[in-house]
Amino acid sequence: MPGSTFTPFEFSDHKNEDAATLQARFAQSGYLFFRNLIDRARVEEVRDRVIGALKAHGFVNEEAISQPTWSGKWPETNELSPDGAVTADIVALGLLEELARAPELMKLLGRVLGGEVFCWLDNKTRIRMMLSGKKSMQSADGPKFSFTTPGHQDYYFFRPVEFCTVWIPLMDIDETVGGLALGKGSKHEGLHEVWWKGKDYLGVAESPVQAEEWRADGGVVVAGTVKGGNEGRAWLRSDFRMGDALIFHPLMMHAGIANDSDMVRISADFRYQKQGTQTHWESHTDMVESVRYFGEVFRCLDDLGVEPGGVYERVWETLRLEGPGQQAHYSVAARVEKVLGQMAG
Ligand SMILES: O=C(O)CCC(=O)C(=O)O
Repeated sequence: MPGSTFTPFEFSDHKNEDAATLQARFAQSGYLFFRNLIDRARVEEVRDRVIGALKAHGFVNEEAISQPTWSGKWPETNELSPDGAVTADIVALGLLEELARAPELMKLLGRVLGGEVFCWLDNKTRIRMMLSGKKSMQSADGPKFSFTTPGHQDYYFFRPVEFCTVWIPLMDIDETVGGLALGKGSKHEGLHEVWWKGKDYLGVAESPVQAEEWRADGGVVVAGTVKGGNEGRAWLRSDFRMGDALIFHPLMMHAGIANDSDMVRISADFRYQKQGTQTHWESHTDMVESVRYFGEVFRCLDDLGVEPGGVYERVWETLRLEGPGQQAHYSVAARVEKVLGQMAG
């Protein structure tokens, strides 16, 4: 990704193309990019209210009106994470939920997915507020994510569920603000190796060399079989405008592009699937609850003195996929111990 040149997305036409055409393109290319799909005024309202929340917490300059100009403040704790104060204020406004269910979007998704659509309940929290620079953000006790999302396939997080991601810019985004890039043709490659190092989510390596460096540094592959990382990959990207929507298949490789501007990059990334098909526990769980559960899994591993570098990451992965559902019968600690025992035996 660093130094990559980008090929623009191919446009799809929500007004003139029929369901069969859109479905065939989605199956082949793994994505559909629409300009002016969502009512721009609806997106502008979300943008303005998000700017208001960022301003109230000191991340955006006081005088900023319709541009989220970054104040230079770094989050003290988890402020910008899904379980943080800024996100909580935005969720309370109910605007993301409304945007995720915008009739023009739901109608189109019905055509793309070929039936009634289930809009994931955690969409109300799915906002990204990306600062420029190289620091990471961490939820209270849980996983640590970079402000520049590394290459990954969403399928890893929610496998084996068939769903789609819809990435929506909440501001106009040019190359300096970055945005999102998709790996051309990656839908057909299978699941790539996914790396963690303790609580640090590393994603998919940029190259075999980086994978070896990660391994030497204690990184661990927790899922995926395709090797080689993203070396030589052709990336797709266009400037984004408010009203655009990028719909992509969960096996599409995608990555955030570094934000080199003086603005906070704001976007939403919603998830949808065909009603009645197998889903994932996170789709109907409040993200604050999910993050609390993740934190507890890490805490149990730490309390048991398990060191990162192998078993730690694999137990984390097992419990992350299982979710908190069995908590009524077994404590998280008991489940961590059980999985540890299974791995030892
Ligand atoms: O907006 C970003 O930087 C990342 C979004 C993303 O990777 C996702 O929605 O899965």
